[in-house]
Amino acid sequence: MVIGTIADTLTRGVGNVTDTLSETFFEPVVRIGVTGLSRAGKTVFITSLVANLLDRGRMPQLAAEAESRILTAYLQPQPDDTVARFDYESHLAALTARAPRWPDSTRAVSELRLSLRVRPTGLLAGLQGPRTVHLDIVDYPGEWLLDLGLLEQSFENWTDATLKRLPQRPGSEPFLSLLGGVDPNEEFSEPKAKALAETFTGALQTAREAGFSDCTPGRFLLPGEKAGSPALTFAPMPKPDSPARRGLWREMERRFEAYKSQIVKPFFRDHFSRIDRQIVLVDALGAIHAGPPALDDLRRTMAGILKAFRPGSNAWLTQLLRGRRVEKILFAATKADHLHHSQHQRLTAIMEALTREARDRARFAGAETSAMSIAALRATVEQTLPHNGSELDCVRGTLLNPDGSRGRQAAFYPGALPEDPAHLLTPAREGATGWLDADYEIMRFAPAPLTLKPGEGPPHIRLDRAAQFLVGDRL
Ligand SMILES: Nc1nc2c(ncn2[C@@H]2O[C@H](COP(=O)(O)OP(=O)(O)O)[C@@H](O)[C@H]2O)c(=O)[nH]1
Ligand SMILES: [Mg+2]
Repeated sequence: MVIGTIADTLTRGVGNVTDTLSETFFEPVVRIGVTGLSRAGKTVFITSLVANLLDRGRMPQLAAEAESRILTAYLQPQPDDTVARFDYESHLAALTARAPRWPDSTRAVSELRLSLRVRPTGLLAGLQGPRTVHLDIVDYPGEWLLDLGLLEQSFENWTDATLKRLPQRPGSEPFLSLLGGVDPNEEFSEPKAKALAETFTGALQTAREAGFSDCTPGRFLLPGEKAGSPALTFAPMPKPDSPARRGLWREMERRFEAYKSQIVKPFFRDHFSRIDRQIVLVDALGAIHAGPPALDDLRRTMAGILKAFRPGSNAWLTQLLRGRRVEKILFAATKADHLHHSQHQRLTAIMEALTREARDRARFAGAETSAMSIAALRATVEQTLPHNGSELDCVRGTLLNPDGSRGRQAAFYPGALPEDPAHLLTPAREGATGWLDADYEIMRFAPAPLTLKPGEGPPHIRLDRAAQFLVGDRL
């Protein structure tokens, strides 16, 4: 047993050395984290990014491409044996089918390696031949990132904060009434714990569907392979005066601690700690559509996310990272193809304001951050229509029916975003329940059928700028 451990550690040590050597001296690896809450657009983003890096006809804003320095790009077996490979081929097949459809949603971490042969720039160009840069793209749920905040909380604190938040959100009633009828000191029983955990999860799910962002613990919404395990079967519960030894509360507290040490910490140790560059995808239009409470929740959530990237924000994480840190973070508002381009600047301004607030709240000083509006896969075309004697800048596309089938073609006007982001953010912060002088709508469009010319990836909006920000300096 002991011998096995030693041998195991040794081989891993040697493996690491060779890794580091080849990475530093020969073939640099840039690990790009792609995160965002579920349905923010991670899968579509990675699929389209990879397709557009393989066929770069639509990537003029990627400097290395504009300078014709990218010689080839190819997919490689991804280097982490224990992480699922991002299923690029299936996702691309869905998006480029004759009747295209959005890819299935993913529920855990996955990864893929794209390698680029690049000619160096400037002085080195004459001295060095082309070199290979590996981009390891890691897809992970933003929900899991928010769990970092749990590490600093005791079960008591967490219960207090959660029980304060729940009544202000839809869907909490079944859980709260079940909890109300429970004696925290009654003898622990699994069915009771399960019923509490299930109704609590239901509350989180309803809140998420209503547009709320911070629905921690993250694994309750996206359990991955750990569904049903004790560490995922607990719920907030007020502490009794003297907790009984075999009582329900005691076991709930123990499970909360197990969640932190067995679920949250391994994610940060195995995945998060190795990321160099990060993109956080945000469905800002979705939150605006859901109303002021959802937008304010998004603002707080972004601060929570940024906290994970702030050196020193959490003692355990600081020790784990040992000075390593993410160098760049891009906050991207996704699905910008729902807006006519005349409104993109306004969406970006909202994203910038959210990022700035998040930075201030997280007292952030670390990575370089930026905000952008993008569409990983453009599903619409622009159209200007006469309306009440003037003109309305719309987008046109194929609507998606609730059952997932393709509906009719329609022109769509989502509402006018304000020029000044404060016109949305301030009422949201002040607790407004609805938007005063505007109505924001959102539609689901089906992906448009594509006819790609050789060398062209799928159509997008500013995917090349996003790539330039994330890795341009390393190519
Ligand atoms: N119009 C449009 N819709 C998008 C785009 N990206 C994502 N979506 C929509 O958002 C949904 C969720 O995207 P997905 O990538 O699966 O999100 P994930 O859960 O973060 O991986 C998709 O099914 C699409 O309906 C985009 O660029 N344009
Ligand atoms: Mg996904």
